[in-house]
Amino acid sequence: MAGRWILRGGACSLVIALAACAEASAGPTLKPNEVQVIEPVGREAAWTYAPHELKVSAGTTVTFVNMGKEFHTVTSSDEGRPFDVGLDSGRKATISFDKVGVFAYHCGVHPQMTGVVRVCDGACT
Ligand SMILES: [Cu+2]
Repeated sequence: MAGRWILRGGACSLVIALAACAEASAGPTLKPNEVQVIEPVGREAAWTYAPHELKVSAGTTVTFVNMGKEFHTVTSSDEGRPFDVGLDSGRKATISFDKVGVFAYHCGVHPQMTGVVRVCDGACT
C-alpha cells in the first residue's frame, strides 16, 4: 500500500531569488527628509548628495549625513548664504527649511557636488 512519491527539486528557483535580492540592495538607502553625502569609491567626480533634489514641505527639518570618509560641507548657493555647515566623516547635521522656495547648495571643498532642496507650501506634488 506504499505510494510512490515523486520529488521535484526547488533548489534552482531558490538560488535565483537570492541573487535578485543581492542586486536590489546596491546603492544608498534613502530615508524621508534625509540627504546623504556619498563617495563612490575611486570616482571623486561622482561624489554627490543623494537624493540630488529633495522635496519637503515648509517647516521640515532635513538631516544631512556624511556617509563618506572625507570632510564635506552643505553650503547654500544663495546670496546671503542662509546655511553653511561642515560635516566630518560619519557625522550628521540638521537644517530647518521654513521658507517656500528652491534652495541650491554645494560642497565648499568639492565644487562638483551640488544638491537642491525644494520647499513646498504644504505637500509637494
Ligand atoms: Cu565635499
